Amino acid sequence: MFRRTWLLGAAGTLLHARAAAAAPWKLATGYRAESFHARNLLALAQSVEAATGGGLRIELHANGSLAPLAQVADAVREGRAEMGETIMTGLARAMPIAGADAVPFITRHYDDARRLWTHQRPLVERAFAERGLRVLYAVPWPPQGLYSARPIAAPQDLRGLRMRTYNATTVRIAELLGATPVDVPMPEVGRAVAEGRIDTMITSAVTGVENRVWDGLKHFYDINAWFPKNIVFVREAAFLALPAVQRDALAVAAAAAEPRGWSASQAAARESLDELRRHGMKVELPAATLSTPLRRLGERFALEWIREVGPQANAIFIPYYSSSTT
Ligand code: PCA
Repeated sequence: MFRRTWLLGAAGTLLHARAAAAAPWKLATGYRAESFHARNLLALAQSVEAATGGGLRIELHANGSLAPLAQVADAVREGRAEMGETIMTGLARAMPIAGADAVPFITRHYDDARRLWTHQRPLVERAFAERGLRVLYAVPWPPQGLYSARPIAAPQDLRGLRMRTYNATTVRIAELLGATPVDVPMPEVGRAVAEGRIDTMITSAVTGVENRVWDGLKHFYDINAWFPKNIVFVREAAFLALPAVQRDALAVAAAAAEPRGWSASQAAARESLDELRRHGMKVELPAATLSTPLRRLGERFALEWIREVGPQANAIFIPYYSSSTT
């Protein structure tokens, strides 16, 4: 009897241990599983799984299937997922500092974007920590360009056009341009273009490629407006509940994921421009009649943003500009 109880007890413990190890973490993203950001997440999940001998498995829930993009951070805070990826500018309402990513014409290339992240990161980490979240890493989308069904020679050509937007910051940019904002989540852009629901949008070349927008939007102006970053984070309580070896494995994998993601973004930026051209799109630099007023508009956006953020804006932009070598 004693023996039987003991055996049952042992089996129960074993089952319990296996169940605990087997429960994977949920990782929510609003983007597609095939995108370069998600491939990077999958590589992180693989290295964590390998380093922990399967002790920590991370399961990707892509395409907004667990929570729509705008709700990913709340889903992680509330425990519907342990880990999430969202676009940082999407958090700008609650966390104004996160909006530094979408101030137009501040960053000219990936090196600038990297410097901006260096100065922005401590503030963003603090803002996340105040919400019970821990930042793992951030990776930018390729530079934002202007797509249009018709040629655009000056900002007034955008007046009254239906401009696809993806969050509050892009809505404000559409308003400043006099366009009508139309909210379309990234995985639905292809359909919106095919159904003729949008005339123009500002996003990366890779997003145009993934959504095969070339039949509807024939022009791409390489205005290099900003480098929005996706941010990957975990719920602090879930992180602290992990055994130390698993916490370390996650930290090591996140530290590797950031530079790997930046390289993937740069590669995607180059390849996607070629791909747009191959599908007959006209890829051009903007005429001065377009780029000069766009810059002025960028300055207006920057002033609004600085007014909203207050002194924290200086904490980013003063070191950002003083560390510029060009
Ligand atoms: N693609 C995403 C965000 C920025 C980008 O380049 C989108 O268009 O929604």
